[in-house]
Amino acid sequence: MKRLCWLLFFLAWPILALIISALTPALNWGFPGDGASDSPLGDEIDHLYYLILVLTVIVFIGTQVGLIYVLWTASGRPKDQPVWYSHGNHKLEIIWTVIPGAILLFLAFYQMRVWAEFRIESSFPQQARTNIIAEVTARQFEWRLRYPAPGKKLEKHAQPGDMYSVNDLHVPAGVPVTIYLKSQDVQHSFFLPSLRIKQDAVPGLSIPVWFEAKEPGEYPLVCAELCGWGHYKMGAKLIAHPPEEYEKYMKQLHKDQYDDGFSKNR
Ligand SMILES: [Cu+2]
Repeated sequence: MKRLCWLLFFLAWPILALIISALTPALNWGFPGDGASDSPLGDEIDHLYYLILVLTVIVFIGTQVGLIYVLWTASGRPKDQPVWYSHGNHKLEIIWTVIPGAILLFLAFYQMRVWAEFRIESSFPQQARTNIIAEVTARQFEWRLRYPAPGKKLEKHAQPGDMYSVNDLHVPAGVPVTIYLKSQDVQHSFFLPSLRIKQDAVPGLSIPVWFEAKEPGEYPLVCAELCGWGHYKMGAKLIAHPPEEYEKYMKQLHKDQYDDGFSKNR
């Protein structure tokens, strides 16, 4: 009876973990929104996440079953017999080193393409590399945006005709775009949860970040690095427009900023 109680005690935790995992989608504890990502790169990142999740669940169940088997058989040994000591098993140790090693190597190579596409500028999609739409400067406690004048390219340094805005980042939907991310003071993190994009803004660096919003809409843009007392204020929006509306918005912004000699949106 005592043995059964302990068995149930040890079994309860992995079973509870599996029940919670199974309930996760229903309780909406998974990815934001309906669980699907809003960007093509996000889909690939989700695929990697779920692949790793499946592998870890298999390993988790395997190790728990092994643990329970050992506990059950060892606790059932007659008490009047001499204790038996194990000095390890070479064959088993090789097996349980080689298999996880092989899995880790597989994951390391398998994710390389997505990692490169996400982080390494020369591996960005061609369209993203030419579509540099804004410079985003994080500062305590807002996102400062600099867009090039309509029809112009974004230059490294501010140009006459550049347009300025705060917090809400406007982009065309359905097209890969790149922003240059900077920080004016401390470290911040540019986070688009529903697009699965996250990049630290590091003082002194100008970091290219590309993404593509699949559909027009508004997506949360938040700072994911505790950057001071007003960190919470850095909740903004990524506004993805249909391409023609995006052009219209940019023209309007230019008109607002320059036609009457001063910037209303600055
Ligand atoms: Cu911040």
